[in-house]
Amino acid sequence: MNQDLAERVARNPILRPQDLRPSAPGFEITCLLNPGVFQFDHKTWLVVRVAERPVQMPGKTSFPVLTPWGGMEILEFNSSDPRLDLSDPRVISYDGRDYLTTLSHLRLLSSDDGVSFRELEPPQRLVGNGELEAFGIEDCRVARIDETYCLTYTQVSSHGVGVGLRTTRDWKTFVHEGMIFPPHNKDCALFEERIGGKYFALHRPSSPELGGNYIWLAESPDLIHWGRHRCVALTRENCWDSARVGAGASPIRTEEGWLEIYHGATSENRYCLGALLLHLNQPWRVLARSGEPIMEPLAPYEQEGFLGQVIFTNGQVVEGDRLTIYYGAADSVICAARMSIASIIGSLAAVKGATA
Ligand code: MAN
Repeated sequence: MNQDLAERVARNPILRPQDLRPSAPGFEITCLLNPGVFQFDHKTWLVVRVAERPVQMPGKTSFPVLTPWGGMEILEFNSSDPRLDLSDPRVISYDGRDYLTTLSHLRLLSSDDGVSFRELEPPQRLVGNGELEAFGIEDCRVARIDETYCLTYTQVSSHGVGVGLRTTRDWKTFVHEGMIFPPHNKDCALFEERIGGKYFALHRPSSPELGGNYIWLAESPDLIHWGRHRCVALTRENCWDSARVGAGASPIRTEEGWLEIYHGATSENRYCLGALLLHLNQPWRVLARSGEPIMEPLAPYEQEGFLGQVIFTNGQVVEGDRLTIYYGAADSVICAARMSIASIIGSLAAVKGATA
C-alpha cells in the first residue's frame, strides 16, 4: 500500500549539478545532494554536498583525493584493468582497496522563500581538512544548540568513514572539533536540547559481522566525549528498511515524543524515509515506528540518476505542524517536500511493550 505522505514542491528538483560552478577547471559536479539546513539572518540556508570529479576521458577512470599539505591529487586507472571494480557508481575498488568515484565538499546557499536558493558571491565552501578527510566531507547535519550551530558530517579517508564536528556562531569562522565517532560511523543527528543536563546524538555505526547498520543513541557532557551507547533501531527483515537505517536531521520535539525522520534501505539500495517516535525524557525508548515508508522514490527524479531509487534526507525546517524536508533524490539533485507532523505521528505503529 502506498502511504507516501509527502507533498513534493512543484519546482523539484530545486537544485541540480549544472546550477553551481565546479570548484576547479576540468572538473564536473557529478552530484548535488544531501543538504543540511538551518535558519540564520532571517533566511533558510542549505549546506549542500557537492560531489565532483575530473571530466572523464574515454578508457580512463580518474578521481581526486586531498593531500595532507592542503592540495589535491588526481589518481587515474585504465578502465579495462581487470583489478578495477566499478560495479557501484559511488565506489572504485582497485586490487581490494576502496576509493570514492567523487570528492565531496560542502557549500552554503541561501533563500528567502525556502525554494529558490542562491550561492554566496564569492562561494563559501567547507572542504576536507587533514588526514581523516582526504576523500572528502559529506552529508552535513546542522543542529542549533543555544547560540551555536553544530555541524556533524561524514569524514572519509582511506582510514575509514567517521563523524566530524565543526561549530560556528557566525558562519564565517569555524572551530574544528575533530572526529567524534570513529569508523565505521555516519548519520549523526544531535538533539538541539539537553535532556537531564546531557547532550544526545543519534548515530549509525556499522558492524559487518555480528550486528548490522543500526541507529544508536549516545550521550555526552560536552558534545566531544560520547558514551552510554544504546542501540535504538534495528533493520527489519523483508521490510523497506532491511539493510540499513540512519538518522536524518535533529529530532523534532512534539508533545508525543521526539520525532525522528530516518532513512531505510534494502540491499538493492532502494532508500525510503520513515519515522521513529522517541520518549521525551528517555530518548532510548522507541514508542512508535513507521511500518510502511512515509516517503518513497516515486517521482522520475527520485527513480533515475547517479544512484536511482534514492530519497535521503539530513535537513529540514519545522514551522508549526508543517515539516519541509530537503533531500537528495537519486544521489543526483536536491528536492524539497512538505508533510504534516501530526499525520506522520498518526501513521506510526506503536512498538510492542513501549509505554509513554
Ligand atoms: C557510501 C555512499 C557514498 C559515500 C560513501 C562514503 O558509499 O553513501 O555516497 O560517498 O559511502 O561516505
